Amino acid sequence: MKIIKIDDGTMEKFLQRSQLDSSSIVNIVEDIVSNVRDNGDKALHHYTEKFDKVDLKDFLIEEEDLKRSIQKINSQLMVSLEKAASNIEKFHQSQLPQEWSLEVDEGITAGQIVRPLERVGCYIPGGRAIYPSSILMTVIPAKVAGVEEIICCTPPGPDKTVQDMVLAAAYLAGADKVYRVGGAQAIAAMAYGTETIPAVNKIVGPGNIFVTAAKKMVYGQVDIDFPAGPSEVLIIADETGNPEYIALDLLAQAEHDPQAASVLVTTSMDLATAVKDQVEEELPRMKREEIITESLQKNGKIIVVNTMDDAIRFSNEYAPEHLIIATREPEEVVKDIKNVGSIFLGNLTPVAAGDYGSGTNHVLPTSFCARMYSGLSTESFLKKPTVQRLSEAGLKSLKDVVIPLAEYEGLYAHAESFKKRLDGIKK
Ligand code: HSO
Ligand code: ZN
Repeated sequence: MKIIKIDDGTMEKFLQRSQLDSSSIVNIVEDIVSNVRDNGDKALHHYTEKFDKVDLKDFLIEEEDLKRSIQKINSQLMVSLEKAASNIEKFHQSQLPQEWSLEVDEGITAGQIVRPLERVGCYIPGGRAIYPSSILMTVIPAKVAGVEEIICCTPPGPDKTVQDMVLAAAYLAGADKVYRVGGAQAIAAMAYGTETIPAVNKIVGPGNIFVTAAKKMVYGQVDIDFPAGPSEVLIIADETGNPEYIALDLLAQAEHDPQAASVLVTTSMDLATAVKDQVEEELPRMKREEIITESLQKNGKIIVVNTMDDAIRFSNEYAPEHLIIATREPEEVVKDIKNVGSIFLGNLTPVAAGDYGSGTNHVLPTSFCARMYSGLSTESFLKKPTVQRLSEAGLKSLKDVVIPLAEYEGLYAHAESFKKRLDGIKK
């Protein structure tokens, strides 16, 4: 990894990370989406044969098979899944917003109620990124929010099946149905509905560029979480940072994907050098050495800045998905953090804690998206309709607001709807 010393405040050029350019695949994805919208299951069969190379009779995984998967997986893994699920559930319960109402002015009561989306779809990638943990992270918050029907789509493997760990996680989290359909075709199916797969209100979960492009295309027909890109970590550290831990956090992020990004920003040149040495020492024994090497070459950096303020400014511009703060007083640093997906405080809190089981969600905004999005949460599956009621006093106190403004806008029936009621209460 390169050590870069920034003295003059020009951070701009170090903010970049791999951007997934979907321009070359947009036409392909458009064809898939419209074909599935127009031809339903027939198109799904066609693409499943073409891309997954399997010919399926049906897409739905029977409930019996979901149940059976629980018995088939390793018992330690089951214990781990259960503990993770319980922490995730606890955390997301606390995210449930309260309903409220207040008297805005005399006789005008207004408030907010909370209602779940009725049906949501969780996308579960296949291939290199099969993460049962992501199933817990998407299905459990929806369940906690009270979503009536939660469906999952995931590509079938070459033997037409889906891994038992995936099914067990889906069953444990409370998914209602799992379908063996992947890629852009799964997104289109959940957006428009087919003979087999019902249309949902929102699609969430990570996916490759085809899936992400399809999600962007169907946005409006359904809601989506946010466009997901390669995973990333930024670590802010001072001289109290532990180089061995930091090196492993950088390596851990890099092992996700050759496009993943691992960045350390530190005020200490000694720490920078120690982390660099440590990464180089550890790398050869890593199981995913090739992926890590490519990722670190493309998007790995160790940046040395003069002050903690510079480090914070860099982080706010970078808007990382994950931010580790390994400084003497990490809580002090948090006060100035503006753009981030999830924060990990102190030397003893690796990103892996949030990836699997501290309870926070790991479906988080990447590639600058933390400037405008939060990660997945219970609220991602809720709507907050507003409610109001006027008394006679309220009607009177609002009349000089509503009637003049409505008439100015040329909306006389609006004004009338008020006047009629005022006349009614006079009688
Ligand atoms: N770091 C990934 C999530 C994950 N890590 C799943 C391990 N498994 C994106 O936040
Ligand atoms: Zn991870």
